[in-house]
This record gives sequence, C-alpha cells and structure tokens, in this order.
Amino acid sequence: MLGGPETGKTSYSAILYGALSNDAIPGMSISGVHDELRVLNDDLDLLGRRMPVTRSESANAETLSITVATEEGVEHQIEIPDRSGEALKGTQNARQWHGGLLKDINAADGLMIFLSPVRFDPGEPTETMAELVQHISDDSDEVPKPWSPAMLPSDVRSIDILQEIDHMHPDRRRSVALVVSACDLIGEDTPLQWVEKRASLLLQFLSDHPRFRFACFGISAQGARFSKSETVEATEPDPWDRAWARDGDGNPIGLFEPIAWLLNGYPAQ
Ligand SMILES: Nc1nc2c(ncn2[C@@H]2O[C@H](COP(=O)(O)OP(=O)(O)OP(=O)(O)O)[C@@H](O)[C@H]2O)c(=O)[nH]1
Ligand SMILES: [Mg+2]
Repeated sequence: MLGGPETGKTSYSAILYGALSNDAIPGMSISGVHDELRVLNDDLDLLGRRMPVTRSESANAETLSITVATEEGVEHQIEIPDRSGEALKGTQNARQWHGGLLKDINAADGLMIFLSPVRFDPGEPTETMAELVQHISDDSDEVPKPWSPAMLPSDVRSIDILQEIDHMHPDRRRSVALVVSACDLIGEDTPLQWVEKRASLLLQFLSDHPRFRFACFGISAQGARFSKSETVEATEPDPWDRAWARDGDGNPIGLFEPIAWLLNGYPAQ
C-alpha cells in the first residue's frame, strides 16, 4: 500500500482483516494469520466505536500477512505491508528511499495507491502560473521562493514514485489498484470521475503506460464521516458491514475486490 500521510491505508487494512476473519466476505475464508496483528485489532475496535484508527508510526510497518482460500479451494498467501505515509512523504521530499519502503516495493507483485479526497493537494491552478510568468518583477532584489519536491501536487507525487519504481525494474510489469479512500466524501462522482477531475495527469500516465496494468476503486473503510463525539447505538453494524467499496464506475463491489483484482494474473499457491 502506497500513499501519503492519512490517506486511509490503515483503515482499509483493518477493515479487510476484520471482514476476512469474521467470514464476512462471501466465497472467501482466512486459512492462516501469520503475524500478530495487535495494532489492526486495536484499530478494528476503534472503528467499531465509530472512531478513526490510530496513525501509523513511522518506524515500522504493520504487515497483514494471511492465507486466504476461495470456495474452490484455491489458496493465496498475501502480505500487505502498511507503513506510515510519512515514509513515502520523506522519500519524495528528500529524494532518498526509506529503506523499509524500498524493501516493500521490491517484494511487491502489486501496488495499491491511496488518494484521499481530504488530503488531496491539487497544486496551484495553471492560470496562476501563467500570471506569474507574465508579471516578472522588475525588482532585482526579489528572491524567488525556491522550489522543493514538497511543493508537488498529489497526482504528480504519485507519478513521481511510480516512475522511480519503474526505473528500478524496467523489466517488470506491475498491477496498480488506484484507490480513492474516504469515498463517502466524494459526492455524486464515481471514483473514476473523481480521479478524472482531480488527478487527470495520473490517470493519463497509468492508462498509457506499457508496464502498468491499472484499475480504479473507491473505498469507504469507515462507511461514513465520524464526528468528534459519536454515540454508538446497540444497532450499530459491525465495522466491516458498515464499510463499502465501489469499482471505478461506482458499482458496489466487495471489500476484497481490489486485492482480488491484483491477485488476478498471479499464480495461486
Ligand atoms: N470520511 C471518511 N474518512 C476516513 C475514511 N477512512 C479514513 N478516513 C479518515 O482519514 C484519516 C486517515 O486514515 P488512516 O487509515 O489512518 O490513514 P493512513 O494512510 O493509514 O495514515 P498514516 O498512518 O498517517 O500514513 C482517518 O483518521 C479518518 O479521519 C472513510 O472511509 N471515510
Ligand atoms: Mg496508517
């Protein structure tokens, strides 16, 4: 899972784990949990109380390491490392790979890129740039604000990291699931329409790239926006039943579908 800070990675990981371990995904069962998942269990508990998950710590990744089995008896061993978005942000701003993140990327068969409507930075509109270019100051003492990678808009940041990944292994084809998280906040748009409007450059990049196979999804791991002090009624659904997912066109899909799509094309064990 790749995404900047607070882009919904842990919320999805927790809800996926909750759904699988409570047999809430039709046709899919969990046949092994390989690591202790204390953090994800705590996060699931928080989501059950209509509270957001805890922000991931920057030093370590919490890896969801499980074996799942389909009704037909096909087993997949899946590892989904969830690292703090600070690791990606630091990598891009310092132009130097975070060691753990680099290891995750090298081992990854598929990538999930998380974009959050709350944290999405569209950058400055191009009209502003045109104005700047036209109105060059006569005042020679004026020092232009230095550019830094931290100023990159969110879609350019995503392309930047995908290009780095591609340059490291130009011989590898990768599947990329582009996830619009907190999808309850995007209004009437489908996930793909939201990406078209807000991250059109990224969409163009992924659609045309010969080495990236790509699909778009929308996920609402919380199922709703939580207010500061929520009361939890006795009728409150389990958090995995409250969460929902959509395909790019807005059709309801199961919470596991983005992973199933990534697994498609990879041999089962
Ligand atoms: N409305 C809404 N908000 C969400 C949803 N999922 C996550 N959020 C919000 O997004 C914030 C970040 O979610 P996390 O799952 O912690 O994101 P993360 O990518 O793991 O963040 P880091 O650990 O900081 O990298 C949460 O605190 C929520 O406020 C959702 O489905 N709906
Ligand atoms: Mg997190």
